[in-house]
Amino acid sequence: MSRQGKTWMTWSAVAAFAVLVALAGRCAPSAPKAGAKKSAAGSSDLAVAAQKTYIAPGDLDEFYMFASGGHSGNVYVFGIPSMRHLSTIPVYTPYPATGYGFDDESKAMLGNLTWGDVHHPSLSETNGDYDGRWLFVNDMNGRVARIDLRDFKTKQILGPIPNVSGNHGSAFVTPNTEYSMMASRFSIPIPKGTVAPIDKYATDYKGVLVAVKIDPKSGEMALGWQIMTPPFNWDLGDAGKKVSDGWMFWTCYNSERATGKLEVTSTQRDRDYIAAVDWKAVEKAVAEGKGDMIGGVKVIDPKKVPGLVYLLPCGKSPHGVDVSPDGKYIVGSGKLQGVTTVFNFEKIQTAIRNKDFTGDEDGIPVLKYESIKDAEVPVGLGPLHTQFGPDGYAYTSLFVDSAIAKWKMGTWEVVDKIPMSYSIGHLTAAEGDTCSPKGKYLVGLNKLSHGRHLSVGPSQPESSQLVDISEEKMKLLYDAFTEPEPHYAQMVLAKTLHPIEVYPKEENKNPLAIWDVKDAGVTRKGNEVLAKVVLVRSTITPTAIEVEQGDTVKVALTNIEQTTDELHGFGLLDYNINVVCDPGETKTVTFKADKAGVFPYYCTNFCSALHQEMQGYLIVKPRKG
Ligand code: K7E
Ligand code: CUA
Repeated sequence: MSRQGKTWMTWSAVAAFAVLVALAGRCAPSAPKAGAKKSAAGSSDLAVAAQKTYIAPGDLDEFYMFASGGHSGNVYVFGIPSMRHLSTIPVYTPYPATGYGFDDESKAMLGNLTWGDVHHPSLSETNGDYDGRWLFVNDMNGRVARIDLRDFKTKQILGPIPNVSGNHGSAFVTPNTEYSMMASRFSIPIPKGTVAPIDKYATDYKGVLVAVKIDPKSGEMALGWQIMTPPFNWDLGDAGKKVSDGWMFWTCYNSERATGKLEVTSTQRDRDYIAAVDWKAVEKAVAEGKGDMIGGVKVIDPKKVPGLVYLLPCGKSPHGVDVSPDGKYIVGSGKLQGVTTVFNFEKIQTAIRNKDFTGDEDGIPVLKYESIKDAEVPVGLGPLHTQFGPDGYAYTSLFVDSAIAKWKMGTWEVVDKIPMSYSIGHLTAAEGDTCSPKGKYLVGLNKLSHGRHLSVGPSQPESSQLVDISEEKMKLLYDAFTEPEPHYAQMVLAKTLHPIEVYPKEENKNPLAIWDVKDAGVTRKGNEVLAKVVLVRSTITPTAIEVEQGDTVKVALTNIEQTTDELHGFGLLDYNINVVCDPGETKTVTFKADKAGVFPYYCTNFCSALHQEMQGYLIVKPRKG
């Protein structure tokens, strides 16, 4: 090696060292290198961690974790503690693997939108605890969806809901799943379609806080009511529970009502707000006929109907708001400060009774900060979200510090911190947002991974980390890849859920379902063709479907299997058709046979030794003349 080469090596080593030092200073431990087995923890710690996360072949995990997929529009299901990705539930986005978004039923649910931005899964609750029935998830595009946990499928998408623009503060359910709550992040003139110049933002643009009604038996969602607010940017929410049941809390940023470069203009004030909404009182007011119809939904203006909404000052640009398991404390995390603020629900009630206000915002009273605050907990820089354990401890994610702080409710003492790799956003502890947290595990959902996984190019894998919270000191157990884009997740005891494995034949009420190959065949009414098709190992019956060019063809597919895991697909290449039927399921797909020719269809799910033989032909005869 030449002298010059040596000098270059030295300088590059120095530079690399400097980068490492900088990284370690910001967010230890430093990222491992490819091929190297390196960890900050000692080898005995590693052995313990390995044992705690190891699920032996054939064994099952203790918890499910439902993680938002951000703008993938999906929900991802994990097993905890193994961190195995078990399933993808498509919600707002077509998903060819399960045929979602291709058959008539799911296509109708998606409407014309082929993406959504999921941030906050919300498991249904009874008495403030997960009941394992449904999972609600928001979409930034003003929608909320219900996934049935009996079959892990999306059953309903409601919206876009009138007046809402940027549905971020959603889909938080109330303790008995009376409502899924939402809030608009981007204020606009309402109803939608109205135009006002941007310099009228402070007066003519409006935010809305929204309640979506949920049927307690079926889970069916319907429009509820809304509350009109000043043009704050509503961010996150949580429902009161136990003593605070009947109240809902939402944070906002931009109480400055600023426009333009918000990173400057909306961060002027020391405090923004948490809205506290007495939703049981709103329900009553609406039942008494109060409010106005705007955009097709009942909207309450707090100026006209006082006593329903109050503002709690919270520093500074708060992000998460989280209610403690006993419902007594409301924790608001100001992302631009080094403390998280704890409000006392009882003090809030007293302040409301005593009209202990410092002013108002468009008729909404602002409570006096000093009268309602219990503590400013010095958790560290950039607090975002808080979860709870069963033992009176709280866990707050720190984006700027890239760490989790553990602190004690009541004494407000920070007792432990653990670094996260890197820049943690949400975190989820086992049932950590319910009335009965389970402890044991916590997952940090990190925004950046900086080489925590083998490199796959510039779009780096997302990194989530499993943390043991069963002892005094938090311990890092495991790093796992999560599909982009992680926001909130919820972790529920696996035994709370009771998924089915086949759709029982007697439950299939689809009028086009058939259960015998002798009922399969093609019928015609004018130029509308109906093909009833049976899928069962290892034939698609009929094996040929003959239509004429220009026909509208509806194919109704029934998988008549009642055997676990025997799925069959229907792939039709040139027509972009891809349907998958689970055992006992019927789906339809309708298309115009506009191309003449012979087009094979085949089963897409490997189902038997004769799976390859499971095929047929669509014959489209050219139009005469
Ligand atoms: Cu990613 Cu809840 Cu949308 Cu916080 S949000 S990090
Ligand atoms: Cu049915 Cu492959």
